[in-house]
Amino acid sequence: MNGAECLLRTLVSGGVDVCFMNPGTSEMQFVAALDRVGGMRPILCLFEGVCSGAADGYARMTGRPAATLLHLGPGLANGLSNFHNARKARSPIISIVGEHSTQHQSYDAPLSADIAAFARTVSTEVRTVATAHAIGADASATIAAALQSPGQVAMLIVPADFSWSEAGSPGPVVARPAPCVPENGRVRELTLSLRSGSATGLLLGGRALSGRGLEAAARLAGSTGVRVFADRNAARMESGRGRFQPERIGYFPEQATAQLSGLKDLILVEAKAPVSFFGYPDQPSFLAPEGCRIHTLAELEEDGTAALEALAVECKALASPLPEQPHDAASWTAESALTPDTAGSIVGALLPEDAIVSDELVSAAAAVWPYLAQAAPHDYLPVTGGSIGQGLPVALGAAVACPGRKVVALEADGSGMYTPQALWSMAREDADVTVVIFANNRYRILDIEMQRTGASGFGPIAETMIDIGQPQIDWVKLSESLGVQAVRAETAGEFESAFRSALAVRGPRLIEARIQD
Ligand SMILES: Cc1ncc(C[n+]2csc(CCOP(=O)(O)OP(=O)(O)O)c2C)c(N)n1
Repeated sequence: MNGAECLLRTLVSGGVDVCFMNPGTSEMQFVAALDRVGGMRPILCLFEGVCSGAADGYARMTGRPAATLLHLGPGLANGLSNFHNARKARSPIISIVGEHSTQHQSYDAPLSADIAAFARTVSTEVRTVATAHAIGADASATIAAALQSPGQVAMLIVPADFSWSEAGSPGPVVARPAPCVPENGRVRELTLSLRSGSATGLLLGGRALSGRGLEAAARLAGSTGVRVFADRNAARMESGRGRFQPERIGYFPEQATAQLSGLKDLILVEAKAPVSFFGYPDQPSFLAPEGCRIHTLAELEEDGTAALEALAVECKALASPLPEQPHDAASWTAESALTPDTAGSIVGALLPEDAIVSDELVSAAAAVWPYLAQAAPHDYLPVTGGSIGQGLPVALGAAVACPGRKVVALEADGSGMYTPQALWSMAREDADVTVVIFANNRYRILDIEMQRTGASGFGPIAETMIDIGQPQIDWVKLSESLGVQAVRAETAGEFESAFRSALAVRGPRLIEARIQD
């Protein structure tokens, strides 16, 4: 058995059976082994940022790692941006990167690069195979590293000669360690704090935003008055009507500090203490009020859901009614202009039950979010690391992970242009994704950010850095050229009917929603 086959057999027997890949010469042995080994679903992506983002979406929905297979340093470098987002999502991923054969490495050939240096920017688990016989054990160790709670991108660098040499047996199957449950002492201490009547907040992140975690948090809110917040950049959150809706901490520091003001205690559950996305003149980066005591109920790697349930038991927090969260729907007629508000209202009204929403709406997100909160119950996959270009790949990965569920990708046009190649893979895989491009022809968020950083506004040259409408991107042609049927919607009525039709069929569809904002 050669090294590539041994690697593949170790992955498949370890439960890693999907690989988002873009191979080259040094990975040809791995590609050849796909037919001999079986059990691995290889998915070709035409840009490595699609591979890494899709593996992130897959992990967020299954909790299991997919593999990525990338070509040498440059291939990995192309994938880094979405590995960065995956790292922030704490997604388990097995990233396999081909390297030149060992005898070739000293010559600084054209594709030579410091792969480990690239890898270390997104992963503390970087392993380079040292002999062909080590490949099985190294693959198992990489799986074990990815699965370590809370999940991480684990890198395996494989020199080409170890792929073609005799390698021995596949590595052992590794068991997934269960996340630790926080000790009772911590739960009891925080029970006392909650009972003391001090103004307290609970900040949920990670897996604590699952249905069970939210349910326990709702009971705590109902019986102790604790205010519950959600990390806005957590990997996944169960959302929609009938579910408890924590307050998402605002994007801008003044919104966030207003939300958190008055808190005397803040309890973290699989979350870090909140900080703002950017630093601004005269605005705090650290968002909790001065003097607010920060406690940890569950560390990032611990089981926050079990901890919340234990806290609810200790606080005798029994079932509590879900608070009503009315949001007035936008009123629109068929001829109304499409705005973030009208589009959001239509998406919220038509979203099918159990859908998965990948949200990379950037400036429109705040207008759309209240409609999603009232939509049919769904899983919500937000931006995690702020590196744009994640929305379409994450939607692809989520669709591969959950073939029976409709995925809706809500995508800003500027961000969508970072990884449009995801559409091609959606077409090839017949991924059940409805993509809605919010086409405002502008980097709109930068208008807002420009005002905030204290810069003196746009002159005509600066304006050309924000306007992406010249030339105008034709998303319908772009999408169809990549194999995904598409339509354009200019009014609310056109959008409603296009969205309804896209949802009614299985398979990928794209709507270019011409947004006026
Ligand atoms: C990799 C990366 N490059 C650049 C940026 C900076 N950036 C943030 S938002 C944005 C443009 C957003 O435009 P669009 O996606 O169309 O959303 P809109 O603001 O119009 O809602 C840019 C360039 C980033 N966050 N990540």
